[in-house]
Amino acid sequence: MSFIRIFSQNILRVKPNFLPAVSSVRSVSDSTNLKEVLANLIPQQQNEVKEFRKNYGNKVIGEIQVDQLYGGMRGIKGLVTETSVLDADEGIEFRGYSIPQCQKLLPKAPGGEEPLPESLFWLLCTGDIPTQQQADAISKDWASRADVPSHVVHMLNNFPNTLHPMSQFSAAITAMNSESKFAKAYAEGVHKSLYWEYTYEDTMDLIAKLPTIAAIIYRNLYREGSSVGVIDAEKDWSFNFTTMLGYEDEKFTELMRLYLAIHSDHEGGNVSAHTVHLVGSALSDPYLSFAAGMNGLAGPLHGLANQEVLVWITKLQEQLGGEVSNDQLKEFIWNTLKSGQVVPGYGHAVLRKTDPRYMCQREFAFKHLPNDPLFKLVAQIYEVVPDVLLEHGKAKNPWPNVDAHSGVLLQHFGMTEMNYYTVLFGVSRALGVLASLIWDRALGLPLERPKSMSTKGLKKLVGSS
Ligand code: AMX
Repeated sequence: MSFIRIFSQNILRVKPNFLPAVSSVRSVSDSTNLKEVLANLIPQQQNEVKEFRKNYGNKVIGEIQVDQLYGGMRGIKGLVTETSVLDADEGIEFRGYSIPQCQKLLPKAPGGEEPLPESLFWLLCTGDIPTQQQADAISKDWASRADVPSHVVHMLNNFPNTLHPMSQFSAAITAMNSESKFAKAYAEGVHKSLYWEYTYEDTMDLIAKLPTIAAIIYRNLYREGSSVGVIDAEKDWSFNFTTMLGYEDEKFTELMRLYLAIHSDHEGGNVSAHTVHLVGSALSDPYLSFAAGMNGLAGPLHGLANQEVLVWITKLQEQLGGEVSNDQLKEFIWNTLKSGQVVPGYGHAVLRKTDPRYMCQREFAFKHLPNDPLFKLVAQIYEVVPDVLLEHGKAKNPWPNVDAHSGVLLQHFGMTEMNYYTVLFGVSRALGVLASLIWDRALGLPLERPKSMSTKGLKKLVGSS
């Protein structure tokens, strides 16, 4: 069987819902072994980068203003990330494919409508839409690697239930580096050309184990420490995850497939992705690198915002009751702003339109829970917040991001424990940042070490007295 590869550069400006024009095709491997496929792709990409750097390595691509050093480096092009690109207006593109395109093209579970996160992982790693067999092979591989070492289970079982789920998640991932094949191979003096292979093995092990860890945390905190049960080797990653969490509704599993796919990657500069890349650049193993990224995701301006949104909406409901008018909403939003807080789930460092990850969750809600009162409230908030933020005049982007919508969907299916929501984000984020880490090692990207400056040094540099 042969397959076609659609070159990503042909579709960069394609609007969502339209299939890319195929003007350039080449046959790609039909192997269901992702490592083997990567082993073929990596030398090609290494050569492409080598050639590109030889010809354009000293080309100037931008200039930096003083404000950008104080302004969180917004807009500075300083990283290479192959897996996804974020356009301020179009939103995220995974290897050139928009979310609607991924929903349409990526393989699904039997009877399912949402893409398998396994298939998105294949796409992120290779740039190619996988076949159903390739996606299924990943499901099987991850199911076979899902066991968590006993010392980690023991550690999780002994955490106090006052410890935030994200702290538990990050600690468990760090403790799992006892299993790192990369760390072991490095200690034994492996040649650097093989780093990517051990990073790949750790990546597959780690992604496979994350749902088990996350489910143990959930059950310990909210289900009286009941057992997560066993993995079904014939089922996909999301099915096993929702089953371990204790959910049986097939629609919840479909939601989880969508959720785990869309939260996976948001190019390289966001806090979690950048942290994984940075820590990984010290050749810390994938467990340590990913745990570091999770500590960043646990911040309220990043991944914790999905928890913050629900906390904020709950306060709103407590204060205003069930049915609220737009005027009441407006006043509540202004009170949030006047008390020096942000409106969680709104704004973005890069996006300047409504996040397509918000839109696809909204579509899921219209399809599966159109009459849910909380969904109606979230939709009403969407009508009111942007105008208030515009009037407030500070936020560069008044539109909702991914976190403004995820909580309401989880609530609908009975997952009401909002402190837990960022863990789900973390499970998903592994797909993108670890696919990138494999490529970091494959391309031999070096220790990251940008130049910092003191205000005194900067003043001198610009000629200020
Ligand atoms: N509510 C109130 N004020 C906001 C705001 C919001 N939702 N978004 C931005 N602002 C304010 C900023 O705090 C900043 O104020 P300051 O000048 O007093 O410091 C000003 O507007 C300019 O900020 P910006 O350039 O528009 O945004 P940014 O790139 O600095 O920050 C983000 C981006 C996401 C941190 C910010 O929009 C925010 O705090 N949003 C709410 C939290 C949130 O939803 N985070 C999740 C983001 C997605 C994710 O990573 N999961």
